[in-house]
Amino acid sequence: MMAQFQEVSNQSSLHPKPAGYVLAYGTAGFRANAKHLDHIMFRTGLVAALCSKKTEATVGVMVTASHNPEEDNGLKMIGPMGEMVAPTWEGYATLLANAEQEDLLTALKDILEKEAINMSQEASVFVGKDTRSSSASFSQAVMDGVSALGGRSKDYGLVTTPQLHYMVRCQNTQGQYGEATVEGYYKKLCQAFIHLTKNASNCTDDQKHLSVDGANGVGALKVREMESHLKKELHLSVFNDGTTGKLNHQCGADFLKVQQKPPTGIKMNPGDRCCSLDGDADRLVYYFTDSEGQFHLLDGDKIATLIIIFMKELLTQAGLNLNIAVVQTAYANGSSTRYLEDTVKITVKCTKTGVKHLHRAAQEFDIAVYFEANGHGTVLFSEAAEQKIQQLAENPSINDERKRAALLLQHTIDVINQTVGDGISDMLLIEAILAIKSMTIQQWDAIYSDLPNRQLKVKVSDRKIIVTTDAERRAVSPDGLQETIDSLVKKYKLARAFARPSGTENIVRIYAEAETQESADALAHEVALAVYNLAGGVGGEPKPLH
Ligand code: 16G
Ligand code: MG
Repeated sequence: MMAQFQEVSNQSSLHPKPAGYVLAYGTAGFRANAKHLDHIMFRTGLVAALCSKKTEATVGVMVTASHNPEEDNGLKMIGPMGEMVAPTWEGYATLLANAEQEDLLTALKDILEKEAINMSQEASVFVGKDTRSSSASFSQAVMDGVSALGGRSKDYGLVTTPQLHYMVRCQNTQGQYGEATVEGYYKKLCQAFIHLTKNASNCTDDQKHLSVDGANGVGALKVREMESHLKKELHLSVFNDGTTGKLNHQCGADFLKVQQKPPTGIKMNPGDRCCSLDGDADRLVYYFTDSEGQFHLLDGDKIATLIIIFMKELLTQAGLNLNIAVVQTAYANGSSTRYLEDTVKITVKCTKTGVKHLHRAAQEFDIAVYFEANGHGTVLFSEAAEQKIQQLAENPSINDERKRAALLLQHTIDVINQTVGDGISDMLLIEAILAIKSMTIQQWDAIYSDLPNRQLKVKVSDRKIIVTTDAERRAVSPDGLQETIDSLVKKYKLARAFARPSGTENIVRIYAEAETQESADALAHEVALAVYNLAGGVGGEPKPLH
């Protein structure tokens, strides 16, 4: 034990913490300008090794700052089932990240005691990285942390975030979920995709074509790598593949969602089906321009709607009675929620922003499609649901329609990455659904019309003054804010608005939607002013998000 602490101490001095620097493990891990992060990488390596010892399983650390600018970096920890790591471990990561150099060993020993960790237990950590220039030395720093505690790391090199989540799940389920290699990932997903599209009648080459904006990130490389496994069942044109453009700059899923316009660097003819990944490929949005040149964005809400309609039809055809739902956040467009509840007649659950909240809520159903409007999401199947589907598919005495539906459900399960939202896997699922349903992107877009909406951000001296409830849709503090928002919302038709403190930046975010864009803009501005006045706004008038 003493020797190990000595090793941590020696290694840690090679990754020194700038005195006084403080950073918390936020909604999606640590994220900041790369110049501040070396010590955090090393120390999270230590935390990951401890988490692995405690859970007696492989865990993961992904070095990425997703859709942030190239100059930033960060990391996300991955738990044994490929899910986001439990909150306790996020807390420990924050604790170690912020311990001053001389206090590191004490902080480490505290965790060991609290968790009663057996130090002779082996530790195994999977490590991956995105394409940022700082990511190579950072993933090395994570591995240094792991080895300082005697743990083993496996370096997957350049992978998407969801790919690393997938590897961890495969490893800990002894191959039941798939093979823990990038090749294994492509094989499983693409085979399922090919099986699914066999059920599509005569797709033309045009219908098989998709333009992909790779955000100049790792997703572009991985889509290219995957292409040969698709056996020409899908023709991909990859733009923003990182050869010339800058990561996430004027491209990628987040840029599109916020700016509501096409990325630079993509060739788009009217009606062409296009999609964008983000910098670590865990988000996906679709879009097209119509013959009048108008841009149409199909966001996470539209993706969730298409998937749940498909799943519901299959379950009906299969004669399976399962408890299904869609999980959304407060940002989901009101039209999508209304359509899902009133027309599709499906349970819709709303949770706080952040993937882990949606994921947890989705686990309460047999099948749940969860998506954030920003394009992060997936489908979860309970073990019982998977078993029922499998039993049905293997049942020799059912009719052809039920058999076909059961097999389609099985292949759908296999094309999905259930560990976390996965832009590439979601893309394959959407492409398969459109092909099977012989549906164009225009028809998909027309399922319901989005209510016009506007997002704004307001700088305040302390965003914690805003406290929310009801999945962030209502403010309980400061006094009078919710009453003010309520009276503002009443002025407009089909209106809704909320203010919530960001989990990733020191700001308050405002969302408003209404019948017209003018009303949504006006309402957002009025709510922003109310927040500015009641919650200690700083730095002049509230500004639009972009
Ligand atoms: C992070 C979250 C994303 C959420 C966003 C909200 C993960 C993997 N990512 O990017 O789900 O929508 O934060 O940011 O959980 P905000 O709190 O600043 O609005
Ligand atoms: Mg991302």
